[in-house]
Amino acid sequence: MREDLKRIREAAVEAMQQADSIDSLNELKVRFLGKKGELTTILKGMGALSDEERPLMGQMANEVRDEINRVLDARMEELRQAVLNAKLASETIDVTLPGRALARGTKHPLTLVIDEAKQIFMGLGFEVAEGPEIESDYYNFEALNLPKDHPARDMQDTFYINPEIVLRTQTSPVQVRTMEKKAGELPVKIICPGKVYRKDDDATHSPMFHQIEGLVIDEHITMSDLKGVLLAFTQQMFGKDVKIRLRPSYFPFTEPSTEVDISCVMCGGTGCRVCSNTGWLEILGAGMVHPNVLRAGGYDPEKVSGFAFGMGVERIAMLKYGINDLRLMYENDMRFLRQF
Ligand code: 2NM
Repeated sequence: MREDLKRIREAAVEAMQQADSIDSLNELKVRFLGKKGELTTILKGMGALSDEERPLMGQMANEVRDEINRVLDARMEELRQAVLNAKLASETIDVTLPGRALARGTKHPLTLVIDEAKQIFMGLGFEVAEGPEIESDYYNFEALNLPKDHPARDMQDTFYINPEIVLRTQTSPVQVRTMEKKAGELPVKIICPGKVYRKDDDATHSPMFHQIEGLVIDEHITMSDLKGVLLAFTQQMFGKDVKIRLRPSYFPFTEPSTEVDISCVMCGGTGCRVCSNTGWLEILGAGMVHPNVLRAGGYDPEKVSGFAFGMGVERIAMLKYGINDLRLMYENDMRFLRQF
């Protein structure tokens, strides 16, 4: 039995020192110290020993068990360290490696047109004004000379939040707000770019689109000021040879009102599919600000006058970049966006 204990101890120590993984070490622990292990088997046989031998063997068995545990713990710690070191080595990060360069994106054609329009109008002395997309009935309609029973309100297919609050159908409410803020100060020279909303949704109409409206108020402002500003704008936006043409029109917020055409940017005015062989493209609405609108903004129509205009950014972008389908603007297809 003494020989058995000695053999177990030597075999256990030898095997544990050879063990090369935590799993195999755990298996050895079961094999030597477990319930059905070799040491336990020996201890179970101690009942057969004499009264003198039994305590001696018991003490020796305890010493062997302690020895095995000591070696086991030491080897376990060695293996844990080895596992940790291997993990650290494999997960080393070279912090000096350069980062991966992000591909530079491109600006959306609508953003390009808005940016360019801002630059052009700032060059003409305009300021850029912004305001809320959720508007009161007052700023969106009433102040723009569209009283509640006005037939022109039917022209606007409006998204109502409630009977008093709408998604703005044009950016002119910003101009009324700006007039109020300026409190009679002159001149007013602003453009208002931004999103507008109308209940329209087909191949050529989006329920959300972009507008740039402009407003100039001062003493002695006339229709020729309007014409000069819009000619300067269209020639910078589309090319110095572009001509403009004004046709009579109607808007509730201007009187007189006009549609502004530019000579066709595709054919130069000789006639093509884009201009339906007319040589002209309609790109703007404009007019002299209605006295009621000036009054709503806090200006006296007896003392000052003004002109205003509005254009759809999508249409400008389509003409400028030769885009033939409005819906491309909203699909975020990289093959489309990358071209700008
Ligand atoms: C247009 C056409 C004509 C316009 C009017 C005003 C305001 F606020 F001054 F009354 N802002 N924009 C206007 C005039 C807009 O869009 C086709």
